Amino acid sequence: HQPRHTADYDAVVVGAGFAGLYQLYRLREQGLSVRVFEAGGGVGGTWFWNRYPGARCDVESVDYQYSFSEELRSEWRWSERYPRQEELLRYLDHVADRFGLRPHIQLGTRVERAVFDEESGHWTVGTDRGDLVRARYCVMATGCLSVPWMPDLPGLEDFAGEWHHTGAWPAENVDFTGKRVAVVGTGSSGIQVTPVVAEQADELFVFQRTASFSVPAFNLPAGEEDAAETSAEFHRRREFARHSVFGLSVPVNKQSALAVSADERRREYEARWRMGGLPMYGAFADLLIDRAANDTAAEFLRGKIREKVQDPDVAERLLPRGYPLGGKRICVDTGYFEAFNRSNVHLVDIKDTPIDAITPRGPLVDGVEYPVDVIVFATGFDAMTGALSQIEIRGRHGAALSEKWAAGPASYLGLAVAGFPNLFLVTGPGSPAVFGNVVVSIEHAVDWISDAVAHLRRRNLALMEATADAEDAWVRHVNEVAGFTLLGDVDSWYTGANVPGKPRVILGYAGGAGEYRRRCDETARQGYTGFALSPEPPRRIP
Ligand code: NA7
Repeated sequence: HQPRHTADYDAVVVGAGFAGLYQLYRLREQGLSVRVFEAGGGVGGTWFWNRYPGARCDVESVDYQYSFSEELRSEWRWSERYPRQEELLRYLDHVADRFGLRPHIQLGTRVERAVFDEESGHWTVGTDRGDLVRARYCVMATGCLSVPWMPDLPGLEDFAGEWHHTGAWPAENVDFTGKRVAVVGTGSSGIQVTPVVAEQADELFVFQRTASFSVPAFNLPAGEEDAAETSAEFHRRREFARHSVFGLSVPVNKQSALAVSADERRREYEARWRMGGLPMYGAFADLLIDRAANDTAAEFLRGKIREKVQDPDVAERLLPRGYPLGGKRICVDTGYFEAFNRSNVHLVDIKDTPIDAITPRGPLVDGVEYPVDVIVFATGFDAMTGALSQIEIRGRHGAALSEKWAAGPASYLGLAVAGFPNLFLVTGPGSPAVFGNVVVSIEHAVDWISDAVAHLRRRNLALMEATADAEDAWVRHVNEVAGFTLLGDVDSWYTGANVPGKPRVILGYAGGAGEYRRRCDETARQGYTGFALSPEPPRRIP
């Protein structure tokens, strides 16, 4: 590719999902020239690509929206308690129009490299469309769950039917009517797609390696009278989430699960169950810290599966075991376990006997072939670092981020990386975004980055760079905190264990959303401690 043109901007933002759109808005507000590059054919990021049947957010719509504009909030009406993918995408499209963001966004363009030029102090960003642009600031709003992970299955290329990954679902409708279908993977995506496909398909085979903990959503149409729709209630919930442990708007019980009687425990779990979804995390204070406490909640949820699934053998196989509740993000389902009561739905255990290959007819497991017309891979994502590792990012002395991160990602506060001045990560590894409501984390990160940029400009500072010491200390702290929880040891995308060869380290900050916010804001208040701010202006762009 010959570069198509060269242009200069104050900032380049990579990605136009929840994070990129808001980052663009905040930088434009400061009067900066900004170019956003987005690989998708539309804005929306995760909510653009995950358009599989049944795709829905596991956080309630009232909480899963921006808070920066009261007008936006009051104009927009959510139709359901838990928003569907289509509705979230409509919302983000509306945001792009409402705030005049589109002229600054170049769609269908994948950033391939971002290189820091030490002479001029600028980033040079190159795309697969031949763009080559320079900018003072480069913000990676590339998403935590944006790179689908596909297992390497021999024979897939010769499969005669069609196959799709939930995280890169085609725009056109996939019709399952009258078909034999395989779903591979039983995390959040597999659990959402299964009941929908079950209703359409002739036969559905669900290939399960690890059974999941799931709490029903109890989804409902949003009522006009919803208290959560009022401004005061919305802000109360948001403020609570910002400073809470889980980053969610639900109250957390301060008691230990082991400090109360079995009856009281059961009452609390029942109450949480009836709230639906993620509030289960807050049933007791020590669920993610103490395995014995965790076991009580895990057993409660296993009991619910036994109640729901009619065939005791199938129920037994659907019981999550061998890892703590919350070690993988709790799933929020609508009729997942009930789907196994249908005569056309079959559970295929692949824990001890993995899928050996895909024959032209379908998955082959332990010598048995499962002929199908469609395979749905709900096999997850190369989370947190996947999107960054697909871009050639070079900082000082031409050093590559991928090399620096070969043994696991290192960042300061999940926002910046030593050796990569003026590069900012929105909810990067080392931030707590993935443990709660990512929108709340995104707003915080974008506000923090935007304030940092404003600080630099006000003081005529050229560069901002995390110091190696601050970064080391943060990485140590992230690991130390994970060590106090049950999250660090589980095979999941939280630890990179779902992608073979990926370094196994905790990718998120488990110290709590509120504590994280306090630390970030304290850093900023003290003039950006842990960052080197360099005053000498770099040579002007010629
Ligand atoms: P997840 O939660 O990573 O789930 C992926 C599922 O796919 C999980 O059940 C995996 O089993 C399974 N998987 C992965 N590779 C294979 C192979 N090779 N064979 C069989 N099964 C496999 O991804 P989701 O998309 O469901 O959800 C991601 C997040 O999005 C979720 O946490 C919410 O925050 C929203 P495993 O558990 O690894 O044994």
